[in-house]
Amino acid sequence: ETQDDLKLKVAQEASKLVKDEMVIGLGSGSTSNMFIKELGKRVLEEELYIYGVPTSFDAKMLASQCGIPLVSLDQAGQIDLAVDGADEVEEGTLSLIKGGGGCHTMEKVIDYCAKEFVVLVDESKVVPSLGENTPVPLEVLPFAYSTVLNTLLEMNTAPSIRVSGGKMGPVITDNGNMIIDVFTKIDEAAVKEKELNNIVGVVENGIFSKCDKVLVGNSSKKVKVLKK
Ligand code: DER
Repeated sequence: ETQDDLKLKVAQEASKLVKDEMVIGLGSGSTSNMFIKELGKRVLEEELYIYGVPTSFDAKMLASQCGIPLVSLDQAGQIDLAVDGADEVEEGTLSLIKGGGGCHTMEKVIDYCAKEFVVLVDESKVVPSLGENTPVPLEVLPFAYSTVLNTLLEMNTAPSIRVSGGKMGPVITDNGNMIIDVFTKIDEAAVKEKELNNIVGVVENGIFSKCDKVLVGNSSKKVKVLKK
């Protein structure tokens, strides 16, 4: 099976968690996009009665194309279930690195305020310890990027400004900010998450130290469920 087959498996499994009247946080990334498409099919075929709160412009565009009614976070009130992807999941602690798609700031707001936050990954994302091979993205205020860069250099985190593939210059996020990727040792995810957000000029980082459940797509028939 390809990696996409495994992603589709968990996306289909996650769509079964959605019930009528729920408000759903719609994550960003290729796996979340498969989930959004599955949900769109259920809205169309079963007239599932839900509202979606998108975590990025990309998720918003896809969800509206799929016919999922959308609301803003302040209209939504309580989010019943947030479904999102991840770049890495640490075995045991279920701490995450997210932000490979540059959307971690709005994702974290929605994922963290949801009653339940479920993460969808294929088995290649599950690692024994977080951050060994995957950088942590930091969303940074553009006017502060030089001072943040200096701080990160002093911290020996090998910082690099994320450049766009589609235009000259840095990636600019849905919130109008820049992204600097860093490598850093993560002993305690919750501690490192706070430390990185304490750097003046950093808006949000891609360490997510809390999620409720992880659905892991693997080559066996059943989707593996990881819980703390
Ligand atoms: O950018 C993000 O946080 C995405 O959720 C990312 O972590 C997972 O994207 P993928 O499903 O395309 O691997």
